[in-house]
Amino acid sequence: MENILFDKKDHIATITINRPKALNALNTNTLDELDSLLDEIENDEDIYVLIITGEGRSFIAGADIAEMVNKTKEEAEIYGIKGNDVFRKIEKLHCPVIAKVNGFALGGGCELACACDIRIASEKALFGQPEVGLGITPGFGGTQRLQRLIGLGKAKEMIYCARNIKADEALRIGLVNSVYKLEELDEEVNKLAKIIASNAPKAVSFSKKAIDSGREKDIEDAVKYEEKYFAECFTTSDQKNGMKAFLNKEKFEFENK
Ligand code: CO8
Repeated sequence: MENILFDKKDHIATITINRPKALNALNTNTLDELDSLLDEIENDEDIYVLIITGEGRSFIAGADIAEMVNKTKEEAEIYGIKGNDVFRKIEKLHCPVIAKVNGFALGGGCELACACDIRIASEKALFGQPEVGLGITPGFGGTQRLQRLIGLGKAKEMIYCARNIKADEALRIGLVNSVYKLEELDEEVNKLAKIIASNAPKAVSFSKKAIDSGREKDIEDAVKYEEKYFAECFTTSDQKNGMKAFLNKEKFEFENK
């Protein structure tokens, strides 16, 4: 791949967007590479956690403005659909996805982070939806996911003002889960990924599905998803062996079975 680095170790995979000269702006080629890599990851049951980050001083500085500037309405629509499709793949991936936000998370970068399950930022991270300052709306899910994460009023303020916010404010409004010094970011994200990966992978995956399927539903319907996925856990040997090990006071490593 030209614009993406990929690494997999101990059930933890890492995607690094690698266009540091353009601050990792997402052009068509990068989106295409991300798209096919996500298909591979979805089919790889050996991956329990995915981390997405950026090379250099930026996470992702948005969609590629140079590529967008002369687009027609029809081309813009195709580009928006492409981005949304890729980000939905991130959101629906079988395993949790952690955005390791090392630096700029602007426009499409903030939107990609919002499509992840968990966002961990460095003190250097900067978040924002600068689109209206460029004459466009957010186009990779920003008008929809941001309000779900931080609430309607704050999301509207961020989008209408095109105001960037620093990591401490992002933490205060619930846009990120935690903030660390840049030099501690890798270690802290690895620690978190290892904790998630040490739990029963199928139970983690079913939890993700239950949470995301029920999120937009009425509570009566929402709990039905939990009932379905909870019951599904009892078809796994990790449930049987994990519970037996607890009762026998034995150590047990989950096998993703
Ligand atoms: N696209 C293309 N190139 C970019 C982008 C970008 N989003 N961001 C930075 N770059 C390039 C710069 O042009 C520059 O290139 P060069 O060295 O060739 O001049 C290089 O990266 C370094 O950038 P700067 O010199 O500007 O670095 P600074 O440290 O001075 O500033 C900033 C860093 C603040 C991040 C600044 O680069 C910036 O404001 N970038 C643009 C951020 C932005 O507005 N992002 C939103 C883009 S729009 C978007 O994401 C919409 C998504 C949905 C689209 C749907 C379409 C249908």
